[in-house]
Amino acid sequence: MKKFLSIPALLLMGLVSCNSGSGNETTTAADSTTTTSTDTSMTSTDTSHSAMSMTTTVDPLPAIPKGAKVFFKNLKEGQTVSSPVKVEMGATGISVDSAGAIKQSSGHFHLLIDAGDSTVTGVAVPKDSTHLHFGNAQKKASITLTPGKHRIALQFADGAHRSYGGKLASAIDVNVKK
Ligand SMILES: [Cu+2]
Repeated sequence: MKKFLSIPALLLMGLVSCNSGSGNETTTAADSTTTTSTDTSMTSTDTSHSAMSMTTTVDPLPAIPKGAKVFFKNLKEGQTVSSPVKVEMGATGISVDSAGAIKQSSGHFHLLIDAGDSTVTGVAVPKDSTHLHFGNAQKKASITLTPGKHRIALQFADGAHRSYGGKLASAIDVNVKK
């Protein structure tokens, strides 16, 4: 049996070598086919990636629980303060959580320093020197302000930093002593 098998096998090898020997064109064609299929697979990978990120983006902003609000616990409109200013952030009807997962009835605080009274609903709060994130569920902060009048706003946002808008924001003026 082994001998019978080995003969056709050798014949096949001979045929294969004949083919490859006679056809440079065949080899080239095979190569280009391979390249094309690689490109196709790369494209499909890219498509799945963008599909994934789209899914993440499309994840809806959680609804604001009825009656939920945020407020400055220790500061009131027009208050005179000294820098660094201690800020206590309060929330009722919604829980303060770490950034990351998007959960219902949950989010974290942001402070906007002279950067408007709120961030548009659904828009991610920018991350810069005038937009402070408290993504570790902090409820207290100490901020350094120059002397004079400043507008500070508390903005609540979901786990992906997307603003809950003006309904979960609160803004006040403070006067910082020299
Ligand atoms: Cu944030």
